Amino acid sequence: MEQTLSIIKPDAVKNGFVDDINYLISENGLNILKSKKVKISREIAEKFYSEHSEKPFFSELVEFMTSSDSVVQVLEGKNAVNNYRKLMGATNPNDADEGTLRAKFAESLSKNAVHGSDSLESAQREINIMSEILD
Ligand code: 3AN
Repeated sequence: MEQTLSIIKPDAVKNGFVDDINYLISENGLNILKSKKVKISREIAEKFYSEHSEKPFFSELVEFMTSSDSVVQVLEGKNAVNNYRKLMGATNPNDADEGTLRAKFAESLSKNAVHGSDSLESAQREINIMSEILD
């Protein structure tokens, strides 16, 4: 069994999509082990997205992720990391396949509804960063 870190981002929370997203997560064979609705702090957001710290969109990303409540979750299942990435769809919702979470629920490239770890290594790192919120 693998675990992966999911964030339902502020746009999707504000738009009332949490239950719809969690229904599709469960239907896809992923078990929601932990779930917490929280306004992510700047400190955690900067640490979480540190790999993007030199990118031009970094400050916009941190501002958005700390702007209002998110739902931070640990998902568990067979091939959880890749299973959830597939369910999420491409980063840019315009490129996301039909039926994926981003095609259904994302507003734009930056307000793209969900986050999911991109590897087992990232999942471990991200679950560690979020452990103070989740435990
Ligand atoms: P993913 O979330 O699909 O793994 P990453 O890791 O490349 O994508 O990007 C992290 C987050 O940064 C994305 N979810 C998106 O919200 C934001 N982002 C990525 N590229 C851009 C961009 N060119 N302009 C604005 N925001 C971006």
